[in-house]
Amino acid sequence: MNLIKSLLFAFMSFSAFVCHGQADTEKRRVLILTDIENEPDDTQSLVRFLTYSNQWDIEGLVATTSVHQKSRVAPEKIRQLITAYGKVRNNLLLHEKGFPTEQYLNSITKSALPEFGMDAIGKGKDSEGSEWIIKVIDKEDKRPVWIPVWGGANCLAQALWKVRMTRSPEDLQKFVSKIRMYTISDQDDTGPWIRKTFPDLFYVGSPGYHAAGAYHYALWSGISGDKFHGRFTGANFEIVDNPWLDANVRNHGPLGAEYPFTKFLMEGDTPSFLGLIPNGLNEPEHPEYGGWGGRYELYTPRMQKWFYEAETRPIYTDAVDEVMGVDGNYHTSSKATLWRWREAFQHDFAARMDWTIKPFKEANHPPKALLKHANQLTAKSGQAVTLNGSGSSDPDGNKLSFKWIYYPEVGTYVIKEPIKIENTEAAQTTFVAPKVSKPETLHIILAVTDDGTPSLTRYQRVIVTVFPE
Ligand SMILES: [Ca+2]
Ligand SMILES: [Ca+2]
Repeated sequence: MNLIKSLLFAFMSFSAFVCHGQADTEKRRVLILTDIENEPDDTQSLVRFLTYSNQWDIEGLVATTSVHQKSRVAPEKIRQLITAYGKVRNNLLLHEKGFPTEQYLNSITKSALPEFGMDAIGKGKDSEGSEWIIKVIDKEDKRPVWIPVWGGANCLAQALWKVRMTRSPEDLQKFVSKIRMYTISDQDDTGPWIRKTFPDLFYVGSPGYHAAGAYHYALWSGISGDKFHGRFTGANFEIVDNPWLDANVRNHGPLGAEYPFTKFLMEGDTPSFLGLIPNGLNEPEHPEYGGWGGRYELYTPRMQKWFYEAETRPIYTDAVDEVMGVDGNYHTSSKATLWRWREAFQHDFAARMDWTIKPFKEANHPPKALLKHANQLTAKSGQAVTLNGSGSSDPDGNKLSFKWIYYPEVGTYVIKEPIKIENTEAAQTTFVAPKVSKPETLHIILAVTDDGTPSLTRYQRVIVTVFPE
């Protein structure tokens, strides 16, 4: 390698580190906004969320309004679920450490104003929730704050409004730079205001409610689908349907008992935090990489029919993957970016529900996917690249199976010649770097699955930069 290339590598590694924002070993900070009680699905999402509560530093659970629930907030429902969680916390701790106490979760449960959308923005409209959001973001902590929005966004909008009115442009910019907003459509009219007023705010959003029928196209509905939203012939519907949820969730102790029967579709808001689970696949700072919560690319929304015509700033929104479905056919859609991982994230949830009631030996725990090389590799066109996941292990001593998945939609390489991985189901394998005329990146995912019940999967992502010969 010559000096210029070494410097280029050094620079690239440095930028990758800087862009990433935080190390993978650090917990992510998460603050939820939920219009809980508008329909059963936020309650479902919160049950799942609480079983992962040791994976993050949870900074707030804020009850909000939305287009579906305009003049009411329901913090009492959040507290009810925290009480149920408190009954199973000791059992969860048999399986993993770090589950927060019931007392702590209650202390960060807050309310927004019981008013709809922009009616709750402006002078005199501060609430316990909006003040809490400011406090959390202002904390002396370098890590950004992830804000999954399960209902309307007006509580966050009020926090932003106040900071904009009371601080210098530099301090406002600092405040905005710590926010990672992730909305499940526009569930009130403050989303468009936030996008327009804070053009630099990191914003991931799946289509909004205002466009007739948008739900039928939205990525997030790939979480489960139903007879109204389309069952997506390629996806396995059985594992998101009520009988499966009865057997794997609802009959599982005090927390499972809180999981309501699905009215429309299972957990429409869950995609907003599935991608925050540290599973080796998810890279939240890169929504375009794809993960359990789906894949999102930086688009100018007016190019998409479901956002307001006038909008010009880019946001991360629904991207499209081509995926082999359970029916043996290829499906090309944004929903497929989410349902392609459905079995893995449903099994993972089922295992965690087991953790709420079973001893360690009677439950399954995820394998550890490990690479015997760095996650970022370089190669020249024509060179053989070795991929090695043979250091992977399982805490239960389960047998592991391997799958190397080339993710063609991600990375800069546009396929001219197919990437042929020698043996996609071996722990160690190779592929030949394709011909390129300039440096190109390609993403290969290692999925390691155990043979426990339910089977669980963890990942590693290998990003290969290919240089011309
Ligand atoms: Ca909701
Ligand atoms: Ca296991």
